[in-house]
Amino acid sequence: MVKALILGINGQDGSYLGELLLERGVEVVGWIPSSIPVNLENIQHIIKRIQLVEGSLSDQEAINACIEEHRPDEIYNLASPSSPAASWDSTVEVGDIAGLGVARLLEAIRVVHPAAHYYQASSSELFGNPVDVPQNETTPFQPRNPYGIAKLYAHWLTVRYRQEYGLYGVSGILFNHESPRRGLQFVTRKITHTAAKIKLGLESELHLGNLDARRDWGFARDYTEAMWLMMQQEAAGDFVIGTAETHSVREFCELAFGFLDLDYRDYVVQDPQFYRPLEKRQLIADYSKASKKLGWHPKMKFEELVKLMVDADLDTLQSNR
Ligand code: GDR
Repeated sequence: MVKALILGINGQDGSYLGELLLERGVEVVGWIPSSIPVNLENIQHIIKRIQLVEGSLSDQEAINACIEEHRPDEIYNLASPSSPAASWDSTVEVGDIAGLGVARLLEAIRVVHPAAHYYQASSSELFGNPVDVPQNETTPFQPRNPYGIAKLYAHWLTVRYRQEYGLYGVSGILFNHESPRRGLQFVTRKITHTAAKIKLGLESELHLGNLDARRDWGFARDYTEAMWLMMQQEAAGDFVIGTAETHSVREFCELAFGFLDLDYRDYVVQDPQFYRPLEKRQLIADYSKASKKLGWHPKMKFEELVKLMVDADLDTLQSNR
C-alpha cells in the first residue's frame, strides 16, 4: 500500500488532496501545525480515515522523526503561509516556514528517506511582474513580496536537490486555485461569501481593492489531481498549472452577484485599504507541458467555479441561520 504524508492537510489543497489519495487507496498521514490554532473543518469528513501528526516546519527534529516513523512513499508539502499581501507583515516567519522549512524537509528526506517522492507547492507569485505572457516553466522569476521570495528559495532548492542528490523532487507552479474551502481573506471567497450574506440581508456592502486586477483562476480540486500526476512520473520535473484564461475581479463580482440576481454595482465599494499595485503584465498560465506530459487539463470552467462557490456559501449561511 502506498503511503503519503500531506503537510498542511487541513488547508484547501491538503483536504482535496487527502480525499483524492484516499479514493486511490493510499494510506494518508496528515501533518498539521503545532504552533498555531488549527481549523479542522475541511477534513472533518475524512478525519477518521487519516492519521494526524502535529509539528512545526521550524523543528528539524520533529520533521526527521515524522519521516523516520512513517517512511512515506510520497510527501506533499502544502504547509505554508499563503497570503502574498499579508507576507509583508511577517517576512521572517514566512521565510522560516515557506523557505527554510523546505530546506529542513529536503534535508530530512536526503538523510532519512531519500527514496521518497517530494512535491513542493510553488506558485505563480514566483513570476511577480512577469517578463513573458503567458508564463511557462522557462519564464524568468522575479517575485515581488516576501511570500514569493521565500517560495523562490524553496523552488530552487527542490530543483537543485533533484539535480545534485538525485532526489525525486517536483515543483508545481500553480496559478490561483479556488473552491468553497478557500480562506475568506482571498478575493474570490470574500466575494462569494459576502454576496451570499448580502442576498440573505446579513451584510450591505462588499469592500474590495482594485476591480481591474486579473488572475488565472482554476478549481483547487482539479489542481490536486495535477499534483498527484506529477508524483507518478518516471522522472521528476516542474510543471506550470493553470487554466490559460484570465478574468478580472470585476468579472468575478458580476457573475457571483448575477447568480444571486443582484447587481454588484449596487453593493461593491472600492476601498483603498485593499488596493495593491497592478501587475504590469498579466499572470496567465501556459500549461502545455502539463497537458503534454501529464495529460492534465483543468476540468472546471470559470463560470462553473463561481457558481459552485456562491451556491456553497449560500447553503452554509442558510443552514446556519
Ligand atoms: P493572490 O490572491 O494574492 O493572487 O494569491 P488574492 O485572492 O488575495 O488576490 C487576487 C487578486 O485580487 C485583487 N483584489 C483583492 N484581493 C484580496 N485578497 N482582497 C480584496 O479586497 C481585493 N480586491 C482586489 C488582488 O489585488 C489580486 O490582484 C493567491 C494565494 O493563494 C497564493 O498563496 C498563491 O501562491 C497565489 O494565489 C497563486
